Amino acid sequence: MIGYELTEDQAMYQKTARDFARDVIRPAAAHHDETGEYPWEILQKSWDLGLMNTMIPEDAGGLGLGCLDACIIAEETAWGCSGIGTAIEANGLAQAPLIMFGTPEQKKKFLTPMTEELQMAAYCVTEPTAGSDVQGVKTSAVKKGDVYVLNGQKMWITNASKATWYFVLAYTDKDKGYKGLTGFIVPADTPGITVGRKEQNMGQRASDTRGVTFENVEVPAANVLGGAEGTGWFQAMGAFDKSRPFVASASVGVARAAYEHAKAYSLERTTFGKPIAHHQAVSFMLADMAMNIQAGRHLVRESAWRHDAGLKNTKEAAFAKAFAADMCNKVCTDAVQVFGGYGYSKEYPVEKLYRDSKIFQIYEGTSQIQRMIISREILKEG
Ligand code: CO8
Ligand code: FAD
Repeated sequence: MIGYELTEDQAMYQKTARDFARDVIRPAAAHHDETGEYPWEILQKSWDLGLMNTMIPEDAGGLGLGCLDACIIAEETAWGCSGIGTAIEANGLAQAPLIMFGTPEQKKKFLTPMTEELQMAAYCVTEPTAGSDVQGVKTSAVKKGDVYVLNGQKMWITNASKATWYFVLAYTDKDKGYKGLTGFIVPADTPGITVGRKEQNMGQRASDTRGVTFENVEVPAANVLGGAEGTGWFQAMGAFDKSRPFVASASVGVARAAYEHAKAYSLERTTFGKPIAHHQAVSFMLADMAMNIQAGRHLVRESAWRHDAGLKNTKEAAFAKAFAADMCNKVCTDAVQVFGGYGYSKEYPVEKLYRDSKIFQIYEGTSQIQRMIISREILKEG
């Protein structure tokens, strides 16, 4: 990005993703929402177009795009359907610790194959009793010779049953607190791994969410991410600095979709002799939507730009994630309001967007946790 303009390349990614979202994702969105069927065909087309795995570095065979580039694409795919968008973006989250902290051999072994064929990966941190409180995870890894033996249970894992490998956070030394956490890359077909049933979620139903259980799972020591025990916490947290901007950008995409539907409907629907868009109470809702979507997009782009520039962006990523998630929920609620009774019906598109929006305030760190991160960061600033 130069100033506020997208570069030529970014404008091209945006157009490719926008056309794909309009022509391929959107027409299939209702079907995947109703059935919960995993969108393999769409993922394959997205992979063929180069819209997936965009941040895999060039030396591992990838496009080596930046976080801002990924955000531009994520807004478009989520505009098409955020359930399908989440299935796509979850690869970016799982890859983030590897891209940022993996050894060259690990990148070649696990990232390069994802540039050669469609493969999914998953980020396994959350557990049944520890979501916001990541230090509360119980999964353990005990070294025995050349392998680590993993035991524990992960919960709410996106792409769990579709993944070829998992990033798994486990304690190698519980007494050391977060400095005793280690990141592992675990092939999904390793004996001892059991994937649970698909969760029947309220929204983003195309995405695959499941528990994953590790029972005496033997992982080679070579799969310790970055090659060093005790660095898992920084890998898991560092990944969020990369992923929260593009998850926030997906919220902007959903909000934009809801706003566009609401605006179009408000110009068609008449009450009291004029289109409802010309009642100030409705037009001000639209004005707030447009203003807050733009504000969210700017927060996204600044946080991603900082990440790409090698600047610390923990606070800015939390700004973007909290603001865009809350904004998306408000925009989708208001879009239902603009549609009146029709907004409450599955026959009209805003009902799905309303359901899809809720998860943005929960996954990738809840809106409360983002505020906790922001407050800590600003108080550190003195
Ligand atoms: N980078 C570097 N260091 C960090 C970072 C960071 N980002 N964050 C914290 N640290 C450091 C702190 O500075 C601190 O250092 P020190 O001890 O020197 O002061 C140390 O780590 C410990 O940090 P805290 O004291 O802040 O630790 P707490 O345990 O109190 O709290 C958090 C930490 C921030 C609350 C953490 O637990 C957290 O982020 N929780 C939210 C969990 C979360 O976001 N989960 C998301 C799971 S993934 C997901 O939902 C995927 C969604 C589906 C995919 C969608 C498409 C991509
Ligand atoms: P809890 O941590 O139990 O929180 C419950 C409530 O308490 C929340 O409102 C929270 O904000 C609030 N709260 C907690 N602590 C505080 C505090 N200190 N101050 C104020 N309020 C607080 N995880 C993964 O690792 N990988 C994935 O791929 C993944 N995908 C997901 C997909 C879906 C569809 C869902 C639903 C979840 C996914 N998650 C994933 C897990 C997700 O990140 C967690 O659900 C989320 O971080 C919240 O954790 P929790 O559900 O345990 O809630």
